[in-house]
Parts: sequence; structure tokens; C-alpha cells
Amino acid sequence: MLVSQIIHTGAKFKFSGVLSLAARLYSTVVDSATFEVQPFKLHKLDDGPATSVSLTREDALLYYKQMQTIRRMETAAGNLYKSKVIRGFCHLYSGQEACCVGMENAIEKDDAVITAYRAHGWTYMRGVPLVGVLAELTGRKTGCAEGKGGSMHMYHHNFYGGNGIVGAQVPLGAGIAFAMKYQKKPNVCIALYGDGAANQGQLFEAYNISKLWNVPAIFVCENNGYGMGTSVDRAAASTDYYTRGDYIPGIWIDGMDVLAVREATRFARRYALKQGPILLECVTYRYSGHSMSDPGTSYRTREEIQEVREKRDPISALKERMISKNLALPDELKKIDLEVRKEVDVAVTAAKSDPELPIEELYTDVYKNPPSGMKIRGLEHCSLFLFFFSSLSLSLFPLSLSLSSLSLSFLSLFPLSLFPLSLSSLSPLSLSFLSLSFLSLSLSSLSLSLSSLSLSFPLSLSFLSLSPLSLFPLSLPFLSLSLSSLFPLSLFFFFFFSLYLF
Ligand SMILES: Cc1ncc(C[n+]2csc(CCOP(=O)(O)OP(=O)(O)O)c2C)c(N)n1
Ligand SMILES: [Mg+2]
Repeated sequence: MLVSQIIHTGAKFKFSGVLSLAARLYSTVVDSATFEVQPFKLHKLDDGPATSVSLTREDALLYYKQMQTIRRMETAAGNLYKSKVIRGFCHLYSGQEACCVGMENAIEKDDAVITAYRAHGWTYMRGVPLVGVLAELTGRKTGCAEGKGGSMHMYHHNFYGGNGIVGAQVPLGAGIAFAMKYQKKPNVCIALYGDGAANQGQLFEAYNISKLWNVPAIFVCENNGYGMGTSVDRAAASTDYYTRGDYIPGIWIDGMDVLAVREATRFARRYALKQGPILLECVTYRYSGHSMSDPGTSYRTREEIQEVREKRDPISALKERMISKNLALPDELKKIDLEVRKEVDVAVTAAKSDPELPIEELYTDVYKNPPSGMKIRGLEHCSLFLFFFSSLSLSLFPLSLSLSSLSLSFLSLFPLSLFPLSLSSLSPLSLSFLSLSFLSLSLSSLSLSLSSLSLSFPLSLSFLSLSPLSLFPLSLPFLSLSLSSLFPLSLFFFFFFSLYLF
């Protein structure tokens, strides 16, 4: 009876639907459950979000998958960085997943989000597919900014990045919120910043104008406990970030709890649309160092990180809740883990094999609507060619010097009537020294020529590719250049010695 019911249903729905139905029939999986979240702390608010939160099975599975996808994507990004497929900056979001997943699931797609450089998770949540994030990191065409932005500068519809200057996104966020109000849109802008950025002066200017004009801005401090190598206690006179908007109401949230974040964001959205700006502090944690160049263990202990992983991890916490209230079966969650693993693997392969943009793309996307014939100083083809040819001519000068002195050295080996000077009267020893001196001159200028030649190519190429790492080979020619300066010394030595003998 049970089997026939499953088969019958399977004819109507997809296989996954049959599986979940079977799971429900065999167990006591429920459609929704209620959970208590940590009490919110309130600043200048009489009422806050409810602490009793209801969660449907469908939403629970969705949040679990979204958080696992971000975690797995960040692990993949870290590995790609270590294998040098990703270059430049790379700030991972692992540990903070509940923030972006909770918030995105409480807002509308027409609402706007702007954040700092720890942007991968947010980019994914705003709608960029996995490959769009990973290919952006590998600098390839399918990247959401066609590989031109990299880790810190990812964008999407209603997602204003990815910003590298600490705190600078916050006034921009206030501006976006002002635009919402000015254009009479029923939307808000979430402007996120870190605990380190919270000490920036420009944030207070943004708070001021936002409150003065009551724009629908939700300022969110993602307090992960650390700035760049500094703990919050060492950097801030007040670590109650939810109160630091002064006249702007604030809410303290357990940022490791996706339900608390979602609930508080729903509240904040309603508030911002009616009454203007509001500030949320999400207390969270980052597992990785500040960026890939920071091991993240010099200003905190490994034990601390391990303890957070064991006791406060946002994914494990949701998983335990789901299982404890029968919102999902352990096997269902394992199946999601496998799916996520596969999806990320496919995206990694695509991001690695995706093409890079052609060189002409250097000139595009600087302005949205570039004026016709617009030139970018230093990047015009003609200045690049000029640069290349000037470097080339630099190399030609010592080359010609080298050739002429080489020929001189040969001539001095045959000092017959070819020389106007009566060199034939010189002793064989002094002649050989003279010859050696010319030879060393030729060698020195030859090495100078080679080094400047090798200098000209990487310089031109590095300007073309604009990659600071390609400047590295420059150090080698410079080294040979400095070594070559030893040759003229030997030249003087031999020359004067031969004169002495003469
Ligand atoms: C104006 C400015 N000052 C300094 C830096 C260097 N910097 C980059 S990230 C960072 C720390 C920011 O920490 P936080 O705001 O807590 O963000 P988190 O890295 O923890 O996400 C600093 C000082 C910068 N990019 N911009
Ligand atoms: Mg921080």
C-alpha cells in the first residue's frame, strides 16, 4: 500500500518529491517548527523582533543548502588560491554564512545590498551562480564582473559590491537608500561593514544624513571579532556596535543563528520603510585569516577557532535544530551535502577552464556610456607602442656599442697596418691586455644590451596585462644590469695596465 502510494505519487511528481514523501511516511518529519532564538538587545527601541521564530521545512532545507554552498565555495576558493589559480586579494566568508543567508531571505530582490571586500557569500546570495563567483576569482570571462573585479569587486543587479576601501561603502549605501526614497520605491538598502570599519569617521556622516532625511537604510555591522590582525577590544572604545548610531535605533543579534538574523532583518526592513534608518549588529566569527596572506593565528588562538567551530557553527546549529524537531532527516542533509560538493566541483572546473578576456577589453567598462573616441591616459595603443619602442631603442644603444667594441677587440688581435697608430710596435703582452680590455668592454655592453632588452619586454607586457606580479621578472634584468657594471671596472684595470706596459 505504502509502496504503491509512493510509485503512484512518483508518476506525478519528480523523483526528489517521491523521496521526501517516502521520508515523511517513514518518519515523523514535520512541515514547520518553532524555535527560541537568543534575546535581541535593543537600543532606542521599545519593541524588538520576536524571539520565538517559526521555520518551515522548505525554508530550513533551503537555508541549510545555501549556507553549505557558501562554505564549500569558500573552501574551494581557498584551495584555488593556494594552488595559485586565484591571484591578488581573497577574503573568505567561512563562519559568517548565517548573516547573508538570514538577511537575503528576509528582503526582496528589489532591495539593494552593498558590502565590503568580504563579498563572495553575498554575491552568491544576491543571485550570481557559483561559477560567476569562482570565475570572477580566477579572473575569467564568466565571472560576474568578467574577471575584472576579482575577490573584492563583485556586482549584480541591486548588489553594489564588493568595496575595498574600509567603510567607504556605507555612505554609498546611504545614497542608495536615499535614491529608494527619492524614487518612491518600496525598498530598502542594506549597507554592511565590519567591526573595524565601524570606527571610520565617514560612517557617522552617513548615519547623520540618513537620520536627518529618514532614508530606508539598514546599517549592518558584521562583528566577527577582529579587524586586520586586531581584536575589537583593542580597536574600539565601545564594542556595543548596535548603540553606536547614537540617535539611530539598533538591535544586537546572534549572527551565528540564521533564524535570529532573518527575524531581525524582517523587523528592520519594516522599520526602515516606515521610520528611517536602523542599525543591526550581527555578532559572528570568521574562521579564516583576514585574507589569504594572514594565517589568522597570531592574534587569536587555534583553540578559540576550534571552540567556535564546535559550539557556535551556524551550519551545525541549524542542522541540529532541524533534526531535533524533525524538520529533516540526517540522510536528507547528507544528500544535500553531496549535491553541494558536486555543484561546487563543477563550478571550479568551469572557472579554471574559462577563457580570459582579450586585451582590447582593457578599454571597456570604465564608464557605462563612454563618449565616442574616449582615450584612457596611459592605456592608448600609441602610448603603449611608444613605451615599447623607447625601451627597444634603449636596448639598441648598448647593442651597437657592444658590436663596435667587439670588432675593436678583434682588430687589436691583428694589429698590422690596419691601425693608424703604430700599435705593431707594442709588445705582445701589452697588446693582449689591450685586446682584453676591449673584449671586457664588449662583454659589459653586451650584457647591458641583453639586460635592457629583457627589461623592455616584460615592462611592455606588464603594462599591457596590468598585473603587478608580472613586474617580478624585472628584478632579474636589474640584477644582471648591476652585475654588468663590474665589467667596466675590469676594463679600466686592463686598459691602464696595458698603458703602463706600453
Ligand atoms: C581606508 C582603509 N584603511 C585601511 C585599509 C586596510 N584594511 C583592509 S581590511 C581592514 C580591516 C577591516 O576589518 P573589519 O571592518 O572588521 O572587516 P573584516 O575584515 O573583519 O570583515 C583594514 C584595516 C583599507 N582597505 N582601507
Ligand atoms: Mg571584523
